[in-house]
Amino acid sequence: MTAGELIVSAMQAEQVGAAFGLVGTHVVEIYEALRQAPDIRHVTSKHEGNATLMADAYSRLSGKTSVCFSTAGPGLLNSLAGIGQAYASYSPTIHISGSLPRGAPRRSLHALDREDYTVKALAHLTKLSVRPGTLAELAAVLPRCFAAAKGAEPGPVHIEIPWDLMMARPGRIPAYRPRPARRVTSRGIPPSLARKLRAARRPLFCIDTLCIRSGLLEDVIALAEFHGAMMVVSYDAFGAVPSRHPLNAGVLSDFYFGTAALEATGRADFIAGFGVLANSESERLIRQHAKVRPILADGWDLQSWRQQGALGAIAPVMAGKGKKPWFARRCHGEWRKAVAKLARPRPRAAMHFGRAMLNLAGRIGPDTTVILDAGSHEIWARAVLPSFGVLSVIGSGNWGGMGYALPGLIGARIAHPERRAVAITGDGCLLMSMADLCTLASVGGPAVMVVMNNAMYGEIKRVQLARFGASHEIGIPALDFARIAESFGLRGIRVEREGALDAAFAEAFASPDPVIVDVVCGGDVAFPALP
Ligand SMILES: Cc1ncc(C[n+]2csc(CCOP(=O)(O)OP(=O)(O)O)c2C)c(N)n1
Ligand SMILES: [Mg+2]
Repeated sequence: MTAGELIVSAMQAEQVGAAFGLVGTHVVEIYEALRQAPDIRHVTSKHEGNATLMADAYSRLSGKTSVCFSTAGPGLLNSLAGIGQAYASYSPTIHISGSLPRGAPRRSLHALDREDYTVKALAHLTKLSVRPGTLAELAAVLPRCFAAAKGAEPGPVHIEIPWDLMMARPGRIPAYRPRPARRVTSRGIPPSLARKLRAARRPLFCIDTLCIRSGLLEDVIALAEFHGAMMVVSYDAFGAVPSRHPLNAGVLSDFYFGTAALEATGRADFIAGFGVLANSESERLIRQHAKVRPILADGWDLQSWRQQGALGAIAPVMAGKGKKPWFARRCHGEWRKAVAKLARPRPRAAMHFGRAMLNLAGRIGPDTTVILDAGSHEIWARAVLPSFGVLSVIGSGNWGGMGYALPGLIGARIAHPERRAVAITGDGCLLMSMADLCTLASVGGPAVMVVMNNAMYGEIKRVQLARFGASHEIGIPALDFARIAESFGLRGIRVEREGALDAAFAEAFASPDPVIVDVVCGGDVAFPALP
C-alpha cells in the first residue's frame, strides 16, 4: 500500500460520509487512490477555506466524520479559519494535507524556514496535529486520529504527509482497524442532580453544543418535558430546541439576545447545564445571572451518561411532577408585533431586513435546514425565522466567521439531500466565499440562497455608529448577485421592491435546483429588542 491508499482504506473502514478538498502536487497520490474508490463522495471546492466549512456543516448535520484534503503550505493554511470553525462547533473533521519532504531546503516549494511549521501551526486549532514519518507510523496514527475527531468532545484533527512518505514505495501494512469508542463509566449522574431536580419548583436546563454532539439532546428535552424544566440554549446551540416549544426560554446570550433567557436563569431554583464546559461563555452567563449553583455536565459526563443509559433511569424518580412551564417567554408574541411595526412597509423607502425575513419565515418548515452567516442579516434571521430542532439551523455561531452560508449550504445538501436547504447571507459574506457558486451549481438540488444585499458591512456600521457616531470603510459596491449567480450557471432572481418578494421566494422554493435571491435592502442596521 502507498500512503494515499492507506488513507483511503482508513476512510472506507471508518465509513467516512464525504470528503471535500482541492488538489495539489503534494496530494496527487491521495487523489489517485480516491480515483480508485468511487464509493467515496468527494466534492472539489474552489478554495480550501470553503472546503473545510463544507466539511464542518456536513459533519454537524450528518453526525458523520468527514475528511478534507489540501496541498502543502498555502493550501493547508488557506483552510485555517474553517478548521477554527470546526473546533468551535465540535465537528468531527479530519484535515489531511500534503507537506514538505523531510529535510526540505528552506524556501523551496511551499517551504518557509522550518519543515514542521504547518504541523505546529495547526496544533492549537485541532484536537491532534501529527506528521508521521513512515508508512508504519501513518498506519499506527490513523486510528488514533479518527478516534480523537469523534471523541466525547469531538473536533478537527490534522494529519500531514511529508512528500517523501507520500512518494515512498508501497509497503505491507496490516488491514486497518478502527478504534472502538472509549468507554467512560466512571462518571455517573451526581445524586444531587436527581434530588435537587425533584425538589425544584423552577428548574432550568441550559443546552450547549456538546449536548447535541453527545446524542443525548432528545433525552434531555424529554427530561425537561417530564419535569417542566425551562430550556435555554447557547448562541452556538441555537435551534436545538424548537422555537415554539413551550419550555423554550430563549438564547443564553448578553450580546444580541437574551432578555428572556437571562431572566429565566435568574429566577430558576435549579439549573443543570448539559454540555456546558468550565470557563465557557455559557458558564459565565449562568454564573453571572443565576441565584443557585448550577450542576454542569461536560462532554465526558454526557458520553458516560449515554453509555450507562443514566438519564432515562432518573426520569421515573420524578414521576408525578407538574409539567407546566413556570416561565412565560412573554416577548415572543409581543416581539413579533414589534418587528412587524418596526419593519412596516414604507413604499418609497428601501426594503427593510425585517420585512424580508418575515416573508421568509412562513416558508421555513420542519423539513428545511437554514444556514446562517455572520452580520446584521444573521441577527435578523435568528430573530425572525422559526427553528424546529437540531437539523433545522446551523451557522458560524460564536466563532463568527463571515462566509459560512455558501459552503454550509453545500455541506447541508450533501448531508441531507432529502431536506430543503436555505442559506441567509450578506453581500460582504458572499463576497468572501463566492468562488463556490459553481460548486453549488454542480452539487444541485433544492437550495435557496438569500443574499441580503445592502451594499455595506452593515453590522460593523452599526457598531461604529454606536461607538463613535460615525462610520468608516464599510461600503461595498452595489453588486448584482443575480447576474453574478447566472454567470456561474445558477438561477438568479433580483428583488428590488418588497412587492416582488412573494413571487421571487415562491419561484425559489418551488425550484428543484439552487436559486440565488438577491434582495436589495436599505441600510437598516437597527435590531428589535430580541427575546
Ligand atoms: C472572517 C471575518 N472577517 C470580518 C468579520 C467582521 N464582521 C462581522 S459582521 C461583518 C459585516 C458583514 O457584512 P455583510 O455580509 O454584508 O452583512 P450585513 O451586516 O451588511 O448584513 C464583518 C466585516 C468577521 N466576523 N469574520
Ligand atoms: Mg451587507
